[in-house]
Amino acid sequence: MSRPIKSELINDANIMHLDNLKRDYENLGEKLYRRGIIIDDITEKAQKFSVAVPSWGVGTGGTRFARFPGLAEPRNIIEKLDDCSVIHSLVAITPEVSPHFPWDVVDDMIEVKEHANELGLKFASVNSNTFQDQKDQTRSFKFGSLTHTDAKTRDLAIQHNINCIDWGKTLGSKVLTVWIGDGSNFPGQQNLTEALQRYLSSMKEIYAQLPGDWKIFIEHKMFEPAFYSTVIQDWGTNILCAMELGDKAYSLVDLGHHAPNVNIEMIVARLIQFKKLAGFHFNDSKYGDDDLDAGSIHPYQQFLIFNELVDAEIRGAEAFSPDYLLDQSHNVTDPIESLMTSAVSVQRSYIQALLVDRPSLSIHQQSNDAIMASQTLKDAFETDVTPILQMARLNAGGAIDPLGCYRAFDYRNGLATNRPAITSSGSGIV
Ligand code: PSV
Ligand code: MN
Repeated sequence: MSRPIKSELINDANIMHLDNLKRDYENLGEKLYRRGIIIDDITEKAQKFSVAVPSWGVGTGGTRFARFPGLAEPRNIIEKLDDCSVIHSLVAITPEVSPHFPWDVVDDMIEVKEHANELGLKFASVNSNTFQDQKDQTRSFKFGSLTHTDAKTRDLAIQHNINCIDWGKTLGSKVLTVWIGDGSNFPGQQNLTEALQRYLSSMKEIYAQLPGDWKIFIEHKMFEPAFYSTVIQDWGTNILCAMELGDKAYSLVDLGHHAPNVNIEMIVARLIQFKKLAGFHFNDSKYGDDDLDAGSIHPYQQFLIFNELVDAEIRGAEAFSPDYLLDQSHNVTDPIESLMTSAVSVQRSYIQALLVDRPSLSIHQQSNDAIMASQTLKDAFETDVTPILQMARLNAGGAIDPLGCYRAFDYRNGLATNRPAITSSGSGIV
């Protein structure tokens, strides 16, 4: 293994936290025992939890206005994998990376797979990009891709998705995630019905090329880059398309892709009920698709989403096996630090949701006791599960304090000469 962070370094860094962790863990264990919960059972679940890292997330993002490059940014998929390995070494819950094509295409995709193997990483879903034109592209996606009015342009977008499946096969992925930026900026610009019809017929061609054990995930988004209408604008259109396509098609929820204040946990419950929940792109938002760090703005919402997920897990809901991925853009932080913090935040919500006293909740719901039902959720959300997360990391060879360990390691400065700054005056991805 050629992991950038050696396990000896993590073990050494852990030593100074061991005594405190032992005490905190015992203390929390006692409190949970009084609630009928065995702490080690929860820690075991925390260790089994995983969330994938987006290859595009390890680079500094940007806005429509500017991109401020960070120190020693990864320049290609090989270097992105190295950064993802640092994240996984420290938090021990991110063994998979989700690539984006053609951003991550190289001549030899086998080399990418081999490098991931050496780092002990695997690949999650592959993502197709038809929301921008590539160099030398013969027809433009400016006015749409899979839904373009011109059949030959649609064919180009369809072919790209089929290529993504092929690259994904080499990498060992089994999911294609499709998000399109298609839509319109002015009322009347697009026939809303015909655009969706074209989407469905393009997606049917892609669906037909899926290997038997593959799935296709549809990602909706309310607006941006289209500002008047988006073809797959919400979960309603999403699930209708997934149903139309067939059993291999599922609806993916990116937390930033809804109108402000939308009850996302309800959307999640509905998608589970109708066996169409693909999984998530975790991030947080204040105003729109801000792509802020998961749990940084609305941690209670994230917990409530996991409350639905755990409810489904416990009752063994049919066709329920959601994929978890982070999808963030980092403008003012070190992407590795943000992604580690987000991964742990998502894991925290899962663990808090496991602590919900479900028999009591059910009794309060049956008797319409709103205050006690609400308080039952709050009791779980307000439990500080940090010692569980720390112990899970320690058991799995990760860092008790991932941020502290990462800073002590000084990864970026060590790489600065090998990875010269990517200077660009243009805007980044939003
Ligand atoms: C679109 O905003 C999105 O959430 C999609 O998942 C893309 O694939 C990703 O961001 C990267 O641009
Ligand atoms: Mn997304």
